[in-house]
Amino acid sequence: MTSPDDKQRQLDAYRVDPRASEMTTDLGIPIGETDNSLTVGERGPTLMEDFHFREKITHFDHERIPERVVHARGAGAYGHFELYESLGEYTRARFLCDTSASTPAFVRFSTVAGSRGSSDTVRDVRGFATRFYTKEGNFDLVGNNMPVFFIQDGIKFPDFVHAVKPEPHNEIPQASSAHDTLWDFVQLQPETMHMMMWMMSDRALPRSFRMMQGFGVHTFRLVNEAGKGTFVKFHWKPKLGTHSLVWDETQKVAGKDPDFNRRDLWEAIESGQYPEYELGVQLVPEGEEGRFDFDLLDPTKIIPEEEVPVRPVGRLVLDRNPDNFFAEVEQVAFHLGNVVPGIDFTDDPLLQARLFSYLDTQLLRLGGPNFTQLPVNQPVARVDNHQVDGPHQTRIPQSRATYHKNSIGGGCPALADENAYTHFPEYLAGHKTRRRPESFADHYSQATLFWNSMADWEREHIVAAFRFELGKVDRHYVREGVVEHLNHVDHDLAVAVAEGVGVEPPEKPVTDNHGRSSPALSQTNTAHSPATRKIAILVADGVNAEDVGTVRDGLRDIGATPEVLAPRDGYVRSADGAAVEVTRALPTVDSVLYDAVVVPGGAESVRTLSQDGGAVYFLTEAYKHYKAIGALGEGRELLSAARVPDGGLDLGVVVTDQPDGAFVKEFGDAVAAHRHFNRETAAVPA
Ligand code: HDD
Repeated sequence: MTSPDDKQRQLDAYRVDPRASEMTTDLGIPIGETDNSLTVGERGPTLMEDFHFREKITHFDHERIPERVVHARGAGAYGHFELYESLGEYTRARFLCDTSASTPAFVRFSTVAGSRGSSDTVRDVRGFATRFYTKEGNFDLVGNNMPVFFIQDGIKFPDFVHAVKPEPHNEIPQASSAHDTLWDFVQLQPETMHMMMWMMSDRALPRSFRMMQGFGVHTFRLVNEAGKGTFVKFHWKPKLGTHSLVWDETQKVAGKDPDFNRRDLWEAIESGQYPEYELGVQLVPEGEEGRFDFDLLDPTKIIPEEEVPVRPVGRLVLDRNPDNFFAEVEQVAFHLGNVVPGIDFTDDPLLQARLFSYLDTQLLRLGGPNFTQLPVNQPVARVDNHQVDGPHQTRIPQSRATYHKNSIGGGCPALADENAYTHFPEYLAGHKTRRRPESFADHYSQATLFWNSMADWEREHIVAAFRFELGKVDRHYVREGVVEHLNHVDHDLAVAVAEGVGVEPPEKPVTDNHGRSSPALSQTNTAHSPATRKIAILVADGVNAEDVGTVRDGLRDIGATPEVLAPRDGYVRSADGAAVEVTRALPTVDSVLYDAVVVPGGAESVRTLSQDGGAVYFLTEAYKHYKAIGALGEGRELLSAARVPDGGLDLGVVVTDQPDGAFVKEFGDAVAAHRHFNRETAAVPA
């Protein structure tokens, strides 16, 4: 099969088809026995001359490379970027000007703090790193799912990362910010406050990589053909909306399926439910940067969308899983410094530090300067320069002159002329200094803006998250320090958190809440759809087959993914004797792995399920986690067994005695709503 784009065609040359091949050594010598070492007699010692044994073990001994110092755990996929309208007025980057081009892309999503083998659903920032393989070279947009960062200057990055990673003496806790060193860092570094509001919000618990936003975070610069600069912030918006898990659920998923987000991405792409994101830009003309009450160079600040709208400019579709995790996802080496002509940096001190760090870390991780030759890292643009040699050189340069200027090699490669990358000629003059600018000094206003923009349920989750995290902090004075900062953000928030963690609540606000909000920050105001949602249909022998058919087919029609779950795998017999195929056995799954649940009718089936603690708990827990619940006919009896109210559209519980399209429509709407936070769940035993 020929691959659809330049990048895939390039990768085809490296793909190894395992079919119809014979085993060989690394150097092609045929191997006819690999289960027994070469020994002296059947029970004697192994011989040194067993080159196959030595090669096999040596290669195995060297299989690991250092994991990423941050963002070690991730998942990746290939896709395409298509532009809606030319941005030629602002940038000369060709892939942002040519609407007829489809630019190949690779994306790696990640968590930040955990090791390579940690769970997907921990409370953390998610990395959202996108590589565009453009005709002018690779452009890497190495962003996160939150638009701000913990620190303002990259020189503090090692301090921050040491604080959030497991503590140095016992390497506990894994992939969690709920411990003393992180919160000690926070209370001593108030520039973290805005980001900590995001971290304690549901944004840190994405339902799926397909349902989270992405942000370039820094202010970058676009530069047009005439050399004019425009400040830009990059945004990704997921087509399916921005949706999150709930905290209790994330902790359970971490045990039931630690690969939850990775698996979700993989399965969605395998089944043709291609994840899609819209690229948006916020543009600020050079010269107008002074109009904000914050500094555009400060990465702890957003430009509220209500002040500068996000202009949609294109879409990214992820449509191909990698063939090999290590070769592609582990070896992909992003670098903020990979920019193409027309895209440039700003003096944001966090951005500037990153420009050093990424190349440096790849040299260690991938063992030398030739990592750009690895298939996933190679640009589709032609590469030619005088960088030579180094470990694992895979190119065979034929030139006899590896210096510039040369006459022996015909002067090649010649310097590029009008398409060459040129740096924006920003005029700079100043005294050398190690001082934070005064314009970076406000650490609270936008934390307050975020808090003010939250719906009630979002605020409740934020308070609960602060209580959980600080509740795990042993040093009382650290808890007090954080509450003190929260009192600068919002007095009610500080009091609510203090009351949960045994800290004396502050008596009065430090400053009055400014009252401003940005509705775009609330997850209430996002896209909603039942598409791709995983829905459990609980059945046992004696189920009403017509109910199952109506629900399963109806849900498929609205783009959802129904699965039939029964106490055992294989088939169940319906009330009228038909075989109903089971997707999975109940003991192998859990309600936390589904978005919603339906119980079809059938007296015998419901009786069996009511006697099955696992099935009852499935429903109770789904209710506790605010998920849509549906029941048909006798299925309603299982609701009572699980102490779920028998109906209530406003609560996301849809019941009927009439299995028809109307039920599927109402249930589909309840699924699309994602969660029903108006339920009273405190007393639900799950
Ligand atoms: Fe970083 C990896 C995103 C600040 C140093 N970073 C890394 C990845 C993402 C980000 C998504 C994973 C890339 C992949 O999937 O391979 N980092 C960010 C964002 C930041 C940020 C959005 C702030 C706006 N990072 C940051 C700073 C430094 C680094 C300030 C150092 C001064 N980041 C690194 C690194 C990593 C990395 C050490 C580890 C592995 C890698 O680069 O390839 O260089």
